[in-house]
Amino acid sequence: MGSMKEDLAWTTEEFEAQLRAKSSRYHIHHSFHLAMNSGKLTREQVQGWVYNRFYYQVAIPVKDAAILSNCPDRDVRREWIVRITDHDGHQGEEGGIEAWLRLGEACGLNREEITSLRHVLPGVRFAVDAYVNFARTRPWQEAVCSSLTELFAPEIHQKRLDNWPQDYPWIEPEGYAYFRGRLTQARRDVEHGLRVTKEYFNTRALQERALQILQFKLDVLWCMLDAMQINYGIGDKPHG
Ligand code: AHQ
Repeated sequence: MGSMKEDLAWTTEEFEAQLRAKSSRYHIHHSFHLAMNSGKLTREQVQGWVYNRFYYQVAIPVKDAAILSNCPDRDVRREWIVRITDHDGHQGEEGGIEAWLRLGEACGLNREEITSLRHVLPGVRFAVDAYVNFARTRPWQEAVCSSLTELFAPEIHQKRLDNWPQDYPWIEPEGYAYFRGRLTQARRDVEHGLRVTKEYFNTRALQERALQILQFKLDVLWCMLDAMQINYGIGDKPHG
């Protein structure tokens, strides 16, 4: 029996292509998002989405702080830390969490109702908590890799900016600031995330592990929308 030939590592170009091929599993293809981006959601369904996604938004800086706490590399931390202030804000810049609350107000929601988290569905809570716990307990490079769903994020933010104004005219346009901000932030995040991922996942076995990690995070996002669709439905309830 010859020794098991370890598969050769993919080139970095092939590895990146394999990561990007996961776009087919991105939650932009989930039936709830398909309905959202074709104007089919009712006001209550959009509001339910805003309520529940707030739990994801406030988890992001906690997740990124977990990565920093596990990362001994000063240069990586210097770059990664911007993700926390992107959401928490800093002097003179309110940040993404505040922008999400403005989105909520633009959708006719009350800030305290959103921040109370009382509308967060079990499936959303468990999926988000799984993501934060992953970042707390896995090697920091694995948590970096899991953020690469943002390879596909600019498109989904752009779709909202393109479609919502005419699909959901009842939403005040000031609410769209969050999506606009992510167009640049997601692209900058991904550039860093890809650099770390290509350097660390450098054998075929590790590269396959990276794909598994990305699938885990794709499942986190997918599961959140499953819970929302089950609870809020899609479109007007069939009459009668
Ligand atoms: O608004 C989003 C955001 O700030 C982040 C951070 C990043 C991460 O660290 O995992 N992922 C992410 C995402 C945001 N918005 C989602 C959306 O559909 O609006 C997409 C999501 C992602 O692609 O991971």
